[in-house]
Amino acid sequence: MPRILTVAAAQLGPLQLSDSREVAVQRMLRLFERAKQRGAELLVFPELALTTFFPRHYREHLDEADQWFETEMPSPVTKPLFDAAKASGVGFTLGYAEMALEEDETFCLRKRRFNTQILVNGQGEIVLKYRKIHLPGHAEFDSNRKAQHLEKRYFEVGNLGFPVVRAAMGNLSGINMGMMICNDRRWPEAWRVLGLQGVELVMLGYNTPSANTTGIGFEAPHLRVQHSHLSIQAGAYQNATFAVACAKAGTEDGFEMIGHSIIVNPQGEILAQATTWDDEVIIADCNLDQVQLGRSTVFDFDKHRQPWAYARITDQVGAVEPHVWSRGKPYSPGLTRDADKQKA
Ligand code: ING
Repeated sequence: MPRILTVAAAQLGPLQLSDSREVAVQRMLRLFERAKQRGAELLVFPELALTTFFPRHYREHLDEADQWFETEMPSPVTKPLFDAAKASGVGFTLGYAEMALEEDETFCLRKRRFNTQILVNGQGEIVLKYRKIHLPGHAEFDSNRKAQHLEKRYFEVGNLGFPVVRAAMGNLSGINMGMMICNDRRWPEAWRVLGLQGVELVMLGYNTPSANTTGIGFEAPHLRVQHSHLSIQAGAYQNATFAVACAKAGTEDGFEMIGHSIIVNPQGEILAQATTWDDEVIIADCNLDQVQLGRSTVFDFDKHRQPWAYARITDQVGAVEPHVWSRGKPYSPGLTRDADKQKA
């Protein structure tokens, strides 16, 4: 019996600065109902799905941004989503700004702010939490930019790693599920850490400006969707996993974000794609047995990977200058597998 899970993405159109959480939740419940009617067993919502993409708005004092954070989950305003899951047996992921009173690495108990995503099962239970690790943008107001992108101001780097959990969903007794958020999808390391835990379904939300707002260089607008799809299709293919990527899209207070949410199979093929930049449900039957081909051949990690050659990936943060060749002999860095053997 094939392990088929019907997965949907509930893409959201814009949420204006003036839109309340109640407005967002009402729109999400309508998408939830439509997805359920179409047979969805799991529904992925976007990053920061309860509010406008507030990192585009500079606030001098962090407390002024508290209005955009959730201090409890579920809360009275988000509880209807959990009730919808319980009533229908349909699970969902939700991206939101999390305010947690938590000890930091110095055991100091304080308010901590994360860009968070949770996975909730068909019984309304929170199965997994992920906090965004790759925070793009900047921490201080940047007058050179066409739009601010202050995720480094409002959020800490996520402290939960990239976990994968095996849990029941829909009619299946166990699926290996993992999550990432927005910018994470551009980093192959994120996908590979999930892949090394046997992930079968990666779920991510995103809020991606439709144009380069850095004020640096030229990036043709059509590349925005292309780079997003390239990252997700590559990540899914190279880790033999399904992926669902869900946008918050459209123009928020004059700032446009891409839609084109997609569902991708372990061969990197797009199974479903949104074609609007508004509220839209896309859906696909994911036969999870399809992960077997990749992970038993090309991406059989245990058979083919050579970690001794990858040390730079965890030893270094930034790139270093390469060796400059000098005439006389081929460059040989001296890093060989034998060196690894001597160590062992
Ligand atoms: N947004 C964007 C993203 O990674 C970005 C920021 C866009 C970075 C394009 C680089 C290039 O999709 C968030 N929220 O991470």
